[in-house]
Amino acid sequence: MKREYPATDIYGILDFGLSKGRSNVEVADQLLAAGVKIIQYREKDRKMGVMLEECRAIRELTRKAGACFIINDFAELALLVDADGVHVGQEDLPAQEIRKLVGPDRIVGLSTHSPEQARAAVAAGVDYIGVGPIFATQTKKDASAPVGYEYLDYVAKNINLPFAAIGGIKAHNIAEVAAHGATCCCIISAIVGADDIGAAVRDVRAAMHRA
Ligand code: 3NM
Repeated sequence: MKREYPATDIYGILDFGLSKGRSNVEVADQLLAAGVKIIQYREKDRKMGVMLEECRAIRELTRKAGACFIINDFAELALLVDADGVHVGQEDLPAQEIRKLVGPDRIVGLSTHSPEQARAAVAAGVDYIGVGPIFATQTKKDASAPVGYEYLDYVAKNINLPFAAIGGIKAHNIAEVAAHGATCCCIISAIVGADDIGAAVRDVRAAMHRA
């Protein structure tokens, strides 16, 4: 059965390095308690064994919560733990190749940074795209220059795929991002780096829906 990409407002992404010593499993648990319906596991250089163990635990938590679980880059991990999908960037394995690995029923997501990349994502048959970075971000080491609202506006008007705006989004700017057509925003540092993760989710949600 085709896994569903949820229609939701906040797309949570885990990042152990920003999580103030809390484990990814603990942060995932807090995100789910705050009602986040999609969580991505995104670690670039942790040991595979650690990632497998964490992803297994997060799969269990997300399943119990009825939430979607996406793994960044590692299709083999996604298959091993029965994650709902895989997210890749422009310089990772091509989305079409990931699709071959994970099959038609799992979700494949792709980060995009330009109209050309968005159109290519549609042609590649991905299920959703990331749109960013909207603002400057310290979280992604090799992030491209901020695309601002021009690219977001383009996607909102022209691309018939679910998308999530990403990059430097926080409570103080999320209303404007929403006003430019983003119904879902990915937020990393402003949520996983907060002292109170539940309160951070409530704050960004409230600000987003004031738009
Ligand atoms: N991808 P924060 S920006 C993981 O533009 C990631 O594709 C981006 O983190 C893209 O919310 C980004 O802390 C980092 O700025 C987002």
